[in-house]
Amino acid sequence: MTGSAPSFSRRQLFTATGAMAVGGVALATLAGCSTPAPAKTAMWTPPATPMAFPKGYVWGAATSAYQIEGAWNIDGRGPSVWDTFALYSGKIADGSTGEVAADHYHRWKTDFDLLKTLGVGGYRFSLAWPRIQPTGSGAINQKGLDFYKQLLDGLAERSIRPAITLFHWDLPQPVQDAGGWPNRDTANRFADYADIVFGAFGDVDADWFTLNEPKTHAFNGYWYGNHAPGLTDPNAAAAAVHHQLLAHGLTVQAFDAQGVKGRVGPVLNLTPVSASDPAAADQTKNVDARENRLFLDPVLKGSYPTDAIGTENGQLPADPAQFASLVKEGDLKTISSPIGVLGVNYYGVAGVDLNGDEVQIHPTSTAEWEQIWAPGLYTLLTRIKREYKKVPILLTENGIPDDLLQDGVDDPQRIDYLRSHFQQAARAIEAGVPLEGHYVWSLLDNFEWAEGYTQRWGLTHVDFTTQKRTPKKSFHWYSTVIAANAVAPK
Ligand code: IFM
Repeated sequence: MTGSAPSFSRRQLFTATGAMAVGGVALATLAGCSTPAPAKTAMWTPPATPMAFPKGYVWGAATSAYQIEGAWNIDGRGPSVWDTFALYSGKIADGSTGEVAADHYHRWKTDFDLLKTLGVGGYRFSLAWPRIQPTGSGAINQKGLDFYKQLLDGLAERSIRPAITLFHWDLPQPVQDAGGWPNRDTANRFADYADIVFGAFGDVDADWFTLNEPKTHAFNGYWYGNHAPGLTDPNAAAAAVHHQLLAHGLTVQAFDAQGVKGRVGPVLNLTPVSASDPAAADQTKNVDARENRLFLDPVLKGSYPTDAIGTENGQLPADPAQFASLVKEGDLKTISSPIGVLGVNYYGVAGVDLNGDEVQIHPTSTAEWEQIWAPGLYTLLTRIKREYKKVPILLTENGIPDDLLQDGVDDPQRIDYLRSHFQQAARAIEAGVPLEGHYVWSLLDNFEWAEGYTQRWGLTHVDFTTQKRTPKKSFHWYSTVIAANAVAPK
């Protein structure tokens, strides 16, 4: 993708003509690493014996509110941008919405029993802002808080540690009507909402996550237009990046001020990028800035990388006056408020060609943006260790959708995917990465955003007509990994 053409999204990966299909070995350089990545990364083979994880390693499963809860207008919940987008945009593959989704609002007990059967120590889920504060400011909806209190009690009864995401893309529609994330005030609205949540649940010992994947929400939602709220304005997307990061920082400060139990941090989706042509090093660096350092640097270093500032789409404004009106004095100090945990969502890698376009260099899952490359997980984690200050890391998402031809519960691809990624995680721990847990995306088949119900990412099959849950083979396989606290070779 050239920076100026909003032709690419993680849902619409372009396979450039002539892009190198490299069945195995990492290409040229690792994008944007100030130190070149070890050339032998791709040569590692897993040991013939099981790889054990440290005692206390958190095995988990993840979900998000809009994707599973349903009950979109029940018990006082207000509308979110996703309710509006799904109903009116015509951009959901199967014309569906999250109105019912997996009906988790009514079936959470069944789902929590599944978690118990699976044997996880952690469950990552998100709170729906419009359920707690229906218009995104002002009045609190007690029934919304009550619902989440039930969930927290239900997890405690089952001895499962909560990992709570405050925002997973379901912005209250009135906040969007007031400008959404491109509007600076949204960061303050968000911090107020976070304050409400911390006031209600601050005594719960949890891993708290401020925002999920600010990159995808900003770029897909405000630039590519294939996610809610469906805008196609790259400048708005750049502002949405900054204001989400500001909201993150303000929320970390609110967390500390309220003395909330547990630890707090962001969830960033990060993507190692490699040049598909040895001459594409500069292009690769630019893409790396947009994919990774635009988020890691402000949070962990208190600065924006200079190559994330410029005149291309997806960059922060180069014009000093425009930059100063977006990134105000003190913002970066706020954004870099010390965090206790870094959530990393890892799905795969990207290639970059001479034009600076993102191209396919590894096979994809049925989600075409997802280029599967397990060693990239090791590359990414060791890079974070090498280039940033030490912070405990949780892999907060990792997974694939079922193969297209598959129906039901036989999902060998998911088992292979998870095995190879668990092995790379174990390898990273051996290399000294402070990785403390791994949450599989997802516990349940769910509403996969613009793909509706056409992609099934769950360890558990959901029949969306009857709402019957059936654990897939990967569910049973994963439970043996959890029980052993070790991943065995194939
Ligand atoms: O379903 C999404 C999730 O909401 C955010 N991370 C990626 C997943 C798969 O696309």
